[in-house]
Amino acid sequence: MIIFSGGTGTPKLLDGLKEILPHEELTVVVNTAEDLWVSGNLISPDLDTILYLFSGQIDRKKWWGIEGDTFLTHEYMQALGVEESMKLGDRDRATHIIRSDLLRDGATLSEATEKLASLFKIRAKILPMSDDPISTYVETPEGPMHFQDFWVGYHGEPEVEGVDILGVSEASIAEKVFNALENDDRVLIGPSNPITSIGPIISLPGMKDLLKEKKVVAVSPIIGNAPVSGPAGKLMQACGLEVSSMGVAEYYQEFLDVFVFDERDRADEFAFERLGCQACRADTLMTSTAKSIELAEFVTGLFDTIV
Ligand code: GDP
Ligand code: FO1
Repeated sequence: MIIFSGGTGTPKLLDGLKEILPHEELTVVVNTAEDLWVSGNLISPDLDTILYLFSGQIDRKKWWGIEGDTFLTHEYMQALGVEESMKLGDRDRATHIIRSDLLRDGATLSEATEKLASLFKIRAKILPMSDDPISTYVETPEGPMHFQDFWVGYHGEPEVEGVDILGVSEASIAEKVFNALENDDRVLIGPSNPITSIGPIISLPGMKDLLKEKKVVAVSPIIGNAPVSGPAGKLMQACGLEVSSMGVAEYYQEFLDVFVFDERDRADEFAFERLGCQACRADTLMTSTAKSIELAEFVTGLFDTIV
């Protein structure tokens, strides 16, 4: 199974999938449009979250960084008067250094990620969506800002006038992602931010056409009229989408087969039929690994219902 992922909602679902399926059967295609160079190294927040999830290191309170990490380097730099735009943990920084040294030596991001996965003894395939640089910028009244500046630096507060995924139309789907899609017909789009996590992956040239040939199941990250966490609502609104499960399903409708929305949602299953997909309710709020396993079992079963 191929899973498209960002950095919070989908990793929670993967937390369940990794308990019910052999890790070798999981191929995770990860958003890289939130990547940023900080203090000389490439931070790839979504890739790192997936690496830390599969190696049992993820901080489950924040869903980023390594549990129990220290921040000595970040704090000492601050004491010296050098501000970093993101609070980087010491062990997390080791990952960034290893990645960036490999890139400086000429490796692609796919190769660097494969090396990191092997150092962490991970058996699942973790693939960056592309080896080309892609950056999400948020348009605000103060001007465009990188997603991380908007989210971390400005706490997601500025008014959002639009979102640009710079570099995506000139980028290529990473070769390993392309090969994975040739060899597997099941694609699961996790409950991730449709604009900043899944948006960049499906905007890669040729991706939507590939997805039209696949069995695609997607899980809504929106319950009622709000995301479970993060800025998805504000960003969806700025992109002209309704902040609802329906808004998410409409965004994916070209290639969507089955849509899973939350049982708390007042949306009507039959309303999704006009989009040409099946829809079903489930408890999608993953507050524990047990809940993630329950949802993972439900969504994997849905692929057999697609003809
Ligand atoms: P990002 O890179 O942090 O934006 O990471 P993602 O895009 O993977 O995750 C953010 C999205 O996950 C948000 O839109 C949340 O609404 C969604 N999310 C987080 N936890 C859950 C959950 O337990 N259930 C569902 N359905 N969505 C969730
Ligand atoms: N999020 C924050 O709100 N503040 C931080 O200082 C911060 C640092 C950070 C460092 C490494 C990393 O992988 C993620 C980090 N995040 C931080 C999370 C990140 O900004 C976003 O939540 C994700 O990019 C959204 O997917």
